[in-house]
Amino acid sequence: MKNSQLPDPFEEARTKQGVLQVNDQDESVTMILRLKDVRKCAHKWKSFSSGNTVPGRIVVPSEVNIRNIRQIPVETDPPNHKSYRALLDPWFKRPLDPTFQMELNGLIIELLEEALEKEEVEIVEGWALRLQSLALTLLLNVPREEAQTWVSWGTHVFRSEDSKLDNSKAAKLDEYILQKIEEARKQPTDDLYSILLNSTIDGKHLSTEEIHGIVNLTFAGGRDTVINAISNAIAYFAEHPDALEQLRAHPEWINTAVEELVRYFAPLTQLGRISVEDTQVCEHAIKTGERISLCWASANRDSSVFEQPNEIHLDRKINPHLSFGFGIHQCLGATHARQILRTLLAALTTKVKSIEILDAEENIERMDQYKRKVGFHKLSVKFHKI
Ligand code: EMZ
Repeated sequence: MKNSQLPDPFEEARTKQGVLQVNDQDESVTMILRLKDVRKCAHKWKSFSSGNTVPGRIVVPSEVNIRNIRQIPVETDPPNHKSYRALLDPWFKRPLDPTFQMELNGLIIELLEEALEKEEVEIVEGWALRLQSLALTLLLNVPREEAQTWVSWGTHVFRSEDSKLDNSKAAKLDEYILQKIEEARKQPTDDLYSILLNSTIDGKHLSTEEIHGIVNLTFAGGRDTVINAISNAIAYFAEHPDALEQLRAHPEWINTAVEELVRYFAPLTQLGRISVEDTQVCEHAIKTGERISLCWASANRDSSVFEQPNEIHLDRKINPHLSFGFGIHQCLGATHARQILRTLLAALTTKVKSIEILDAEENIERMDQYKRKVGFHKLSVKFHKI
């Protein structure tokens, strides 16, 4: 199997039953696997709530044991959710500004040129983690030096080599965020913390806890997901030199290429909801208080929606993938993630002739009932210049 291939572990269950029952830390979760059903459940936020539970529970695997802070807005329901999004959306859409794009491009070109001079570059911890962290300094509008601290946390803010859910890492992130909020309170700048401290919803200032929840999500949600997307994209172009050539010949494909890669990689496998009523999905009974999961990764390979779902077509025209979720909770960081990937692809086509994989170690996500390759723990490559 090619390194860049991400097999679909859900095909059989999706076709046969449409759901998969998994065990997450002694709690049963019904994963919804077909695109249509995933969309329907995401749309029905009144029946399938994101806020009507303890912090961390809608994530699969559940993070209730490692954090008390509610990630905002993803762990809230309307009407609060609507107010949070109205406040946050403009800030998180800044990657559409030409100046922001120029800075992001400068950063990516700098990292790529540095990599082109090396005999061997480790992509995951060594390169993508830096790229993600540096790009995040632009999104938060904080000094570039902050990225060094974030790089030291590794590729996931809650996971470490020894533990899928690492308490001490989660605590370190909380401590860091609270300190930054206090610094901004004492000496406001034009970073996200200061902007949030200055913001009001219905005439009321945001609490420290709310700001903490927003920033926690910003650090956690866009980290391993973006790092996996970058690493997988590099592995893909390494193993498909023809695809890199095609993209070079068709720069107008960059947008469809990003959507297609993101569909295929589905960096976040799933996200849960809590049923607030006794109901049914796919003729499968769900009781009040039970957890379902919306499996983006499975929906993206649904052959009733996508032709040749297991193939990457960089110019795929109809691509209603769910990698950034669906409905009111559509990923807040999607604009930034897309801009990072578009800029990266454009930079690869102008600077890189080919990429050679020297060493790779898969990153497999495991639950009792399935395992899914999500990317790499390690990916060493040599970039060849044009
Ligand atoms: C959560 C999730 C994204 C979670 C939109 O939710 O990403 C996961 O990697 C994090 O661990 O906390 O943010």
